[in-house]
Amino acid sequence: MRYVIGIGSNMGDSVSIVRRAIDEIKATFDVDVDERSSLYRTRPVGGPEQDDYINAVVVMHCDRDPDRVLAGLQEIEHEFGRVRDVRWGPRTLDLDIITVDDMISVDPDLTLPHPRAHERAFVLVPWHEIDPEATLPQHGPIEYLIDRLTHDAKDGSRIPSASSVVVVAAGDQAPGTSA
Ligand code: A4P
Ligand code: MG
Repeated sequence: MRYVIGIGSNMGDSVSIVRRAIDEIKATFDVDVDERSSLYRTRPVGGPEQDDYINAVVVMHCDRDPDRVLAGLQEIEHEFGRVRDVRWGPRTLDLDIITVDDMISVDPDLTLPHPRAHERAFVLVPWHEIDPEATLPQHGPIEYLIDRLTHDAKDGSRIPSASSVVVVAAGDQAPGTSA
């Protein structure tokens, strides 16, 4: 199965945390990450006032079932000291499953595709970098979704949601790691 995974952090040394999280994903699932986006600095969406996030998206192929992959991702979050308290609040590491192939699930424990991915530039823009042809099941081509995010539906003027996603490490390669 092909997994698209969203990574976010806005507490601690987020650039380093996101890089190390990618290494942990590879080690935990014993896979090579097929594609990894640059790291993006993004404005927080929702929740209380909080620092900017570092976001990235990776794609991996893995035979494990989605619920086992989710459990593995939650263990990695835990290793990085994630404490769940405030919804949409600051976190050292957040790992979300964006899509698994074309699967659709309404299970609240694992909703597929991720229920908010279609409206989030911090997911769509990094994903588009590594997979410009990608389609989000039930929502359509991500290229179209990004375009829609940058235009106000009423008057066509640009809103800053997608443009506020700024590359902080293009073609990111942490020392000693490979893509
Ligand atoms: N869950 C259901 N579906 C999924 C899925 N596809 N992937 C369940 C991962 N988890 C899924 O998640 C709560 C529950 O969602 C889990 O128990 C899981 O079984 P959580 O990670 O514990 O809590 P959360 O992340 O605080 O809530 P939520 O609703 O997942 O938040 P989001 O939607 O992930 O948003 N702004 C910027 N710029 N960048 C960010 O990365 N992230 C968030 C978090 C808010 N604002 C942000 C960012
Ligand atoms: Mg989450």
